[in-house]
Amino acid sequence: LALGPVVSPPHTVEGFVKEFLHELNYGQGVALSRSSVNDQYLASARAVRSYLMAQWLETQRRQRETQAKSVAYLSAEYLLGRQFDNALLATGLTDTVEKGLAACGIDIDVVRAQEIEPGLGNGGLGRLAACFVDSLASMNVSAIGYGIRYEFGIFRQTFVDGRQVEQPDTWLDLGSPWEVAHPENSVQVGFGGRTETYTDDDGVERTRWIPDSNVKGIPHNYLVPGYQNGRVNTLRLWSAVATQSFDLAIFNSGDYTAAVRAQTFAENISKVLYPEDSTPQGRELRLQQQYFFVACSISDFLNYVLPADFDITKLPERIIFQLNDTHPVIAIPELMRVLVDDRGMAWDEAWAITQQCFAYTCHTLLPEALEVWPTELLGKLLPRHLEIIYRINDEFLAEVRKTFPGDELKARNMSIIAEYPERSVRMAYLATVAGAKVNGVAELHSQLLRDKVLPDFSAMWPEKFTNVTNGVTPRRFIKLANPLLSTLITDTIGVGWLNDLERLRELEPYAEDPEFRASFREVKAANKVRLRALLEQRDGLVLPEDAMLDVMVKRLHEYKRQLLKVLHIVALYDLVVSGQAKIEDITPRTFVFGAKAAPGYRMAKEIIHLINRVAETVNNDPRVDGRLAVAFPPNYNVTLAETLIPAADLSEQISLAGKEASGTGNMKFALNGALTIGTDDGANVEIRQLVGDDNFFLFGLSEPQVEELQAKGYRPSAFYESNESLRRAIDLIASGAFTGGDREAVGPIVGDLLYNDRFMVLADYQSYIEAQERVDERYADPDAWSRSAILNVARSGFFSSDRAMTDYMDRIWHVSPRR
Ligand code: 26W
Repeated sequence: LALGPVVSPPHTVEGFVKEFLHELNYGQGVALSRSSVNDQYLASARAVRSYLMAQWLETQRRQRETQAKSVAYLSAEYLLGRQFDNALLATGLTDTVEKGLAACGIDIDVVRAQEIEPGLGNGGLGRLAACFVDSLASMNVSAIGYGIRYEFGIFRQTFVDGRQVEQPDTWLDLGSPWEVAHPENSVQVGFGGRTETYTDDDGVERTRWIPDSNVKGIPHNYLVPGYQNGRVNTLRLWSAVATQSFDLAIFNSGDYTAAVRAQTFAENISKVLYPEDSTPQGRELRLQQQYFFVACSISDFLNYVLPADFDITKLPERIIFQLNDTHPVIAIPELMRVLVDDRGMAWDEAWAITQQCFAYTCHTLLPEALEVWPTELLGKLLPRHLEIIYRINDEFLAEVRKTFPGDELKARNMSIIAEYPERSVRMAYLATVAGAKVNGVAELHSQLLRDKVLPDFSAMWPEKFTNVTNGVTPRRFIKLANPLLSTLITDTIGVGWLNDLERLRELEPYAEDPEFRASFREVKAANKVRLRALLEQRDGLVLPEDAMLDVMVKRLHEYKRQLLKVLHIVALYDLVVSGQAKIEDITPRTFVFGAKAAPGYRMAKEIIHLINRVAETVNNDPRVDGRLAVAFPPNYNVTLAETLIPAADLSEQISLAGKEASGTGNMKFALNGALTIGTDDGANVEIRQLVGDDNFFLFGLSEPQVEELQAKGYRPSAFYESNESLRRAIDLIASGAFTGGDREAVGPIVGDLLYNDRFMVLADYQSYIEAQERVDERYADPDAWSRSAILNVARSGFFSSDRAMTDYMDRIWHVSPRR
């Protein structure tokens, strides 16, 4: 018997069909003639996965051989989107599989549609992590992603009477063909208990942690294929199960039923993704999730990924752990604990190593989004980690006092431990103290991070701070999402742009070419047809034909200002119904919203309700005659984004300046030829600089102007009183015109706008309306619009996540792609 290397099945239609039938018959245990769509999907997916396996094994073999420095991306969220087409693209099997399935009498589109996307993230941060692992593999970088395999991902959103109702996301119910579980490589993680000191055999005083319970982490490997480059990296997601001895005390007492109950307690840890994406709830279970996955990941890396004889003092030469926001920051004291308590390393040496092994990315500017953990909770759950944090803080504060002698206020402000309103650990400070680098996610955000969020730290360690502007993967968000545009691009500039996105610049001259413009418009029109079909079939929504498609998709949050968009729609509606404007003079527009609200975020849910009510009223008013329409398909997710974004004409990026860290949807729209109407916020700033002022509709206060207005005292009612159009729009909402006469239903929103308006919707209203008028003017000239849209595509290559990875490699990780 010749035992050679693992080889892939042949890349032929016959090769695929054989593999597919094998999976169907022997994996699913059904005959083709009796197979369900789900059987066919699972078998196709497993067959496609087979093609990646040999490359995955080879990638690992090479890594063991070279022992090159790797990146471990630690993220509590990965918003992956569907895997099937991405795997086909990476392997170059799209046509082969389509033909193979057709030969079996199966329509590949039906199979595709069967996949439920793994929604293991909330929004921007989770989707960014998914783009980053894609780019790392596609750029041939040795990297591993670590996270949590939530049994329930982000909730499925439904609307009942226009109000959001959440349903559990049962994505695992029909099987998960993309993962490979390895129970034999499980890791045990402790919780609770106490610490004790003892003297070791060499007479040295040491500390050990004696947990009072433990859970087992089971790794599930997801294959992360590079784009047609032979590399397949790993995304390792952990699920929690009880150990035999979950709670030692209960087991010893012989209380069998209590012991079984404890099992469910352990398994709760990876049960559900927390759907809050800005205000941490400070829940014990969330801290358990965070510690669980980083403890599993560090143990996995040190004990399974590294060779058994690895010299642990060389750890920084072999790994950098990138912390995706503060969620995994408990990894810092965990590595210290492992090095000092388990491996017997001296504190100072362990600290020097730890400081080189972590870097921290901040994704927010909202103070309420910065995680803090009460020391009481942390000490109860992780007593040893709290001790370690205290010692890190003591030594850090000694350094602060040396740097700023006599400035006790400085020490208090910079302390990792906050004393008010309750004693707690500031996770961002811990990450900044321990991390080799701290980065923001767009130029403006990184600047504000230095100046406003962590000013004392950036004064103390200016070289620690850097920027890496976010990016998105062009494989998913151009090639897969917009095949027609991709073909047009390739026909125009040739192949190779998909992993060298700056090459889109070569399209610039074609902005002046009437023929190219016409083709470009045809692509957009075809994408709109595709979207209409999807929304009709998915949600029973029938969109008007031939209207400007004006899209705002992102989480629902007051700072993102969906309400500003609503006011614009209401103002246009008012113009029509009050007779101030003739309907023929209004540019036909279809407004599309997509947004989930955190289930406990009252105001966000009220705004969703208002949007649905406005939609109902506008869509059914005969005076509007379908020239204005509002669509709010429920359950916006990655899959819907892939059809929606390529169809959009106008991208709404209208957060209050200084509040959106970066935004990444903004990049996806620009790359797909939508024009942006936006504030000077997050990465909008860089988009505008690159595409040019002429091709971007800027409006609103700048961040310094926001500060200034705040400082001199912001009175929203002053804007209401002095602006007629604004007043009429708010009055119309307040009158109950959209809520069947119910004024109470809109009370909280109207009251907040007039008397609080934390995000200055009213202050930016006039400027927004004027910018929208400029949008209409441009849109009236199809050639001028197409020219701008083409230039948006041509000049947005910078926003590839491949470029972001290059920046991380150069500025933070100090690793390079393999040859
Ligand atoms: C509940 C605690 C919590 C707090 C913040 C959970 C999740 C968050 C995330 C940081 C929210 C998030 O997704 N932030 C977004 O990150 C994107 C990627 O960098 C940016 O583009 C967005 O501007 C930022 O809002």
